[in-house]
Order: sequence, then structure tokens, then C-alpha cells
Amino acid sequence: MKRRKFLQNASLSSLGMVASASVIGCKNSTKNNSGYTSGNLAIKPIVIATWKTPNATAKAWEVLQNGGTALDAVEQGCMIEEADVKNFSVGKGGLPDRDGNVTLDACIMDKDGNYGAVMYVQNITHVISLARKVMEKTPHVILTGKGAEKFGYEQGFKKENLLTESSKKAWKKWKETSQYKPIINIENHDTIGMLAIDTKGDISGACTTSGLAYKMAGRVGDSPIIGSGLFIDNEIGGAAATGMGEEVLKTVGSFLIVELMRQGKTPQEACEEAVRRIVKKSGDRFKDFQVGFIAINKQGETGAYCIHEWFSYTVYKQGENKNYKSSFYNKA
Ligand code: SD4
Repeated sequence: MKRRKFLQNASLSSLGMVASASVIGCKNSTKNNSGYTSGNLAIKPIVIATWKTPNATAKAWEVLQNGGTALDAVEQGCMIEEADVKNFSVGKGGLPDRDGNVTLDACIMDKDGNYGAVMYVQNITHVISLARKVMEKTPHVILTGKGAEKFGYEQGFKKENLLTESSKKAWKKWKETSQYKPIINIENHDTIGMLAIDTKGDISGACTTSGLAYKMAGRVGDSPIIGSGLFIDNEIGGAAATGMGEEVLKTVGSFLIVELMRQGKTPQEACEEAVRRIVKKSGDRFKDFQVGFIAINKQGETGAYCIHEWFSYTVYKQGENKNYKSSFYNKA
């Protein structure tokens, strides 16, 4: 498992693509923590994602630069992490549950408020695309487990073994003690939540994960649940979460952030309020778990906040792909 420690503002902009990001007028004038002062201008296209995920944001950016929709961008961006076997929290190579089964959760939400999700899916790598199929090809919003898998095969998805040798090895090591206690930032935290604004100014979002490592069989976290792991309102903005899903679920964190932005808070202020809400409700327990949020508003202003140090997020805008260290609550 990886310990996530990233330098503030570490530049990842060597990925080569130089963009002609356009700007549109807006009333807000706010400096946000990704170093962008909007003045009277809003920025698009733009993509923001949880953790250090420069390849995913680069892919999304490429889609946006070619005039693609925010929906295509977030799907294709997330697919990069799903296929990356070195990411132990997403897709193929994700760490398994206690029984050694890799089970995936994902959701996607578009500019019109449409939403699709899959939960507890085995044997299919690109669950973000499966979630999109649920949204676009079924009368439903959520499919789970075997039903989702069956639908996937009908849609042409490939059956694959998602448990890689290194994840299997890590699981066997875990079984020696079988201790299930969250260890902040050292545990399984690379879930990707991604938000994008396209050249038309429309917002979409996606979130995909293998969930907490060594979870109980059948466990589903916040990531595929509308309003918790992800929420988009094209009039206002979007938000996504990472970390201890049980705590995000109890406060419906992403929906809360979008509603706080609707009330006039900046993305940064809204993320901070959502984290404070979780901390307050948890009593002393917050010391033992991590939660991080990212948010974007219609003007392309971004925000991020977490409970404990070392959550980071990646923003691709104006031709630059950068990773930022999030500010955090627990200074103790
Ligand atoms: C979950 N929120 O299943 C996810 C885990 C996560 O980075 O974000 N890991 O609870």
C-alpha cells in the first residue's frame, strides 16, 4: 500500500498538452486555494480529480480540448485509473474484500442531472462505463452485483480477473493478522472522483473505486451513492469525496457541498463546512479516519479540504496539469 505524501503545488505540467482555455464573464471574484484568482472571468474547460491522478486528468483534458463533453471527459479520465493495476483502490488491481474478492463501485452524473451507478461488481474493469450504460440504456439508476455484471456482459463488457498477483499478496499478508483498523492515508486511498466543465460550460462528474481494502463482503461505500461520493448540479457546480465512505454517507457530503455553494459559499468554504460537519458528528473518532472533498463551481473555481494532512488533488486548467496538497482540519 502506498503512503500518499505529495509536495504542495508539485507541478505535473510536463505532460505536454498546451491548451487554449477560454474564459467567460462572471460576477464572482474569489481567490481559491488552487492559486487561481478568477477576477471577472470564469475558466473552461477544466478538470479536477482526487489524489495524484495526472494521467486521468490529462486524458479528460484531451477529451475536453477536442470539444468533447464533460461526461465523456470524466468517463475516459476515470477509465485510466481503472486500467492502472498500480492503483490499489480502483478497477483492476484494486485490493479485495476480506474473502479475497475484488468488488467495484462507480457512478456518473451528467449536466441534466441524470445518474447511473453500479455497486458490488466483480470481474469487470471499467465499471465507470458500466455505470454510464445503466444511466443511458436502462430505466433504472442503480444496478448491483450479479445483475450489474450480467447487464455488463450483455453490453459487451469483458469478463476479467481483477485480482492481480500483488493485490493477492497484500491480501494474504493482511490475513496474517486480519486487523481492520483504518490507518490514515496509509490505507487504501486512491479512489478517483472527477469533475469537469467542458467548453460549453456544462458540468459532469464520475467516481470509481474498489472501496475500502479488506472490507466485509457485500460492503458498499459512499462512492457510488448519489449525493455522497458525487453530486452535480449544472446550475451550481459539483463535488466528490474520498476516504472513509461510512462517514461521508452519514452526512451526504457531496450534496451538502453543492447546496452550500448554492447558498453562496465558495467551493473551498463549502468543502471546509462539509468536513467540519463530519468531524463534529464523529466525536473523537475523526482522529482515526480520513475524508477528503473536492468541489468546483460554475465559474470554474475549485476547492478541496480534508480531515488529516496529505490528501491531494489534481487540476488541469489553462494547459497546466498540477497536483495540489489540500488544506486540512486536524492541525493537532
Ligand atoms: C469507500 N470512499 O469505499 C471509498 C474509499 C476511498 O480512496 O475513497 N478510497 O469508502
